[in-house]
Amino acid sequence: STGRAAWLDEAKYGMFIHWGVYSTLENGEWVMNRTKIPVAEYKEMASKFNPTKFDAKEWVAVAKNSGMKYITITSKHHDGFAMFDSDASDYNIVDYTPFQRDVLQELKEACDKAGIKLGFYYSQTQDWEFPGGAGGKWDPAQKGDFRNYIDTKAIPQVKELLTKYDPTHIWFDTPHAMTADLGREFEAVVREIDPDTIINSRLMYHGNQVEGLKQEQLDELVDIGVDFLSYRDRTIPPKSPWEYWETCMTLNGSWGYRANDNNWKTPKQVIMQLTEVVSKGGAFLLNVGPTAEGIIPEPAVQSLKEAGEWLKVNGES
Ligand code: FUL
Repeated sequence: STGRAAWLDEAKYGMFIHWGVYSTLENGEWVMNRTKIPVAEYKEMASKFNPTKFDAKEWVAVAKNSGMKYITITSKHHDGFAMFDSDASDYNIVDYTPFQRDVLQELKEACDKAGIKLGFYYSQTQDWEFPGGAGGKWDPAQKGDFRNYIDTKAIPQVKELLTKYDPTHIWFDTPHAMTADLGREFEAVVREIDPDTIINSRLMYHGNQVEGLKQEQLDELVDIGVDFLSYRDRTIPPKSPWEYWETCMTLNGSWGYRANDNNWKTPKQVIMQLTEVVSKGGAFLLNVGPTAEGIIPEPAVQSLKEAGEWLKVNGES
């Protein structure tokens, strides 16, 4: 791992936010794929996305009051819809919806004011909207050239994220069809614009591959410029060969909002997991899935808040 990620070690606790058009269907972020929704039909739903109750300041306050030091939000998940004003694709929250507000810009301003770091989840290869994006295989509209998708959507959007919002990190995910060369290309794009922005191992490896990586694969990750390991979804690894690592966890059982998932972790469970991760030297990225209106579910807010009270008394800062 590289020294660039030292802040993550200090931060220790962050808020993951899975939010997008999928939140409308209240059935998780994979709903388009799982139920094979045709691209045109999903886009029709996107064109009505209107989260009028979204308040960046409120979300940032929830994170801050919970003792979290950074936020990682889905700038584009596998469904291909961008939650920011993108020139590379008009399939985004500003150009494609009645809402027309740039939620990443609003979050950026609120985070800067509150002293919270902001970074972006970006699904670099899976894209179920753009022809040629990986993972879309149920609608002929998804057929196309992968390299063309990388050149006309993925790389330009990563550039936009870096230049417009100055993120502290880019959180890549589900590296279908990634090669070391393509990894190096993404790394160069990030580094040329901002040498300090850190990137995770999911640029190259799925979370479930990380525990089994061989020394030469770890060396290659260093060589590519990956800064921290992100472990398998919802697991706390026994130990890590790298100084900088993070594990991501759901607060119920879902990433994207799911109406019938009320299996919320108690504040005690949150604290137990957080302290285990931190005592092993990692960072804990805990997820909330806001509704299509833009509300973080109340039980999530409550649990985080109570865990935050404990942290205020017993935590480092
Ligand atoms: C996974 C994704 O496929 C899920 O949708 C979610 O974003 C999780 C954090 O990572 O690999």
